[in-house]
Amino acid sequence: MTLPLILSPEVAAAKSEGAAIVALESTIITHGMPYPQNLETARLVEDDVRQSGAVPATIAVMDHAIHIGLTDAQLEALAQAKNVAKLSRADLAVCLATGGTGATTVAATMICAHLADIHVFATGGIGGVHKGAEETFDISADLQELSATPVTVVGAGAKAILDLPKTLEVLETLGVPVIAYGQPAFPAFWSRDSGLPAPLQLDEPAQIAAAHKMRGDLGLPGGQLVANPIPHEAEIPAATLAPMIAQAQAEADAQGIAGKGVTPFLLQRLFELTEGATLTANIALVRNNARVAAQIAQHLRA
Ligand code: PSU
Ligand code: MN
Repeated sequence: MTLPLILSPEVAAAKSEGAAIVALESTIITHGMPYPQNLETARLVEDDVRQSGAVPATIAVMDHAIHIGLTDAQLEALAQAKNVAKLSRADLAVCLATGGTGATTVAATMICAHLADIHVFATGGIGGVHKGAEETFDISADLQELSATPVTVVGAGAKAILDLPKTLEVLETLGVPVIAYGQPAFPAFWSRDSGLPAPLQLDEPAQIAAAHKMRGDLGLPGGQLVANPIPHEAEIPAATLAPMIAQAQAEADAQGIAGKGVTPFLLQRLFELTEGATLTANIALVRNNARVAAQIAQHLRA
């Protein structure tokens, strides 16, 4: 049996040279940002990885294959495509088997990166435990994936639209190392400080790579979450966002938004309520994560 993986020419060359590679997700392109900023950001993030000494591998599902690395034409088509499926662990195989087009979330990107033997992945922020989860049971499959699949994920913490204390509790229960990069506080996506201490702190990419290797050596399944705070100059204070998050969440509840629709709805409403400020911040933080991931990937090279 051969895996349904197609490597882009750039990623195939990187593999044969043993170069550092950073996986990138595609749900942020199709469901996380509007066109054309999604395409511009995807290109910028890929260039950030290259300029930081690694090769980017944006991952998506098309025509019965998992694409590890997209050509610029594929990236452009995906950024403009309508009705792209949002793929997590549950949907990946069905999408591949039926020949659909799918964007990979953090969970699905981790699975695909691992299949392609890529160990580091940069995103904006992971999914987590939603506010009101005690009623809705809405807990992102990203958390479970971090406990199962050996990929180090660099994100700006978890989105402030989530219940962050509960998200950290679930990560602890699942045995996922949550490592704040360069500060003691767990960051909250658009803001540097969630007001919660991170369980762990490391200040050097080499240490994060060594911890990743040690986890594997010990036979512990799963990856690591590196929580990299948004750059100072791009931050939106948590107090500014709090009432808008509450409004967006109330609208989602009133409209009965559920399941996969919740995160895209909240991101879109915050973009509107902040007149684009959350999108500007989101672009800055994902680029920052790409640069850190590239450094970690270089230390993980065999
Ligand atoms: N980070 C962003 N924008 C996004 C996402 C992450 O900056 O759109 C996506 C990721 O793909 C993540 C998903 O896995 O949101 C979480 O969705 P859910 O809450 O439905 O699990
Ligand atoms: Mn969910």
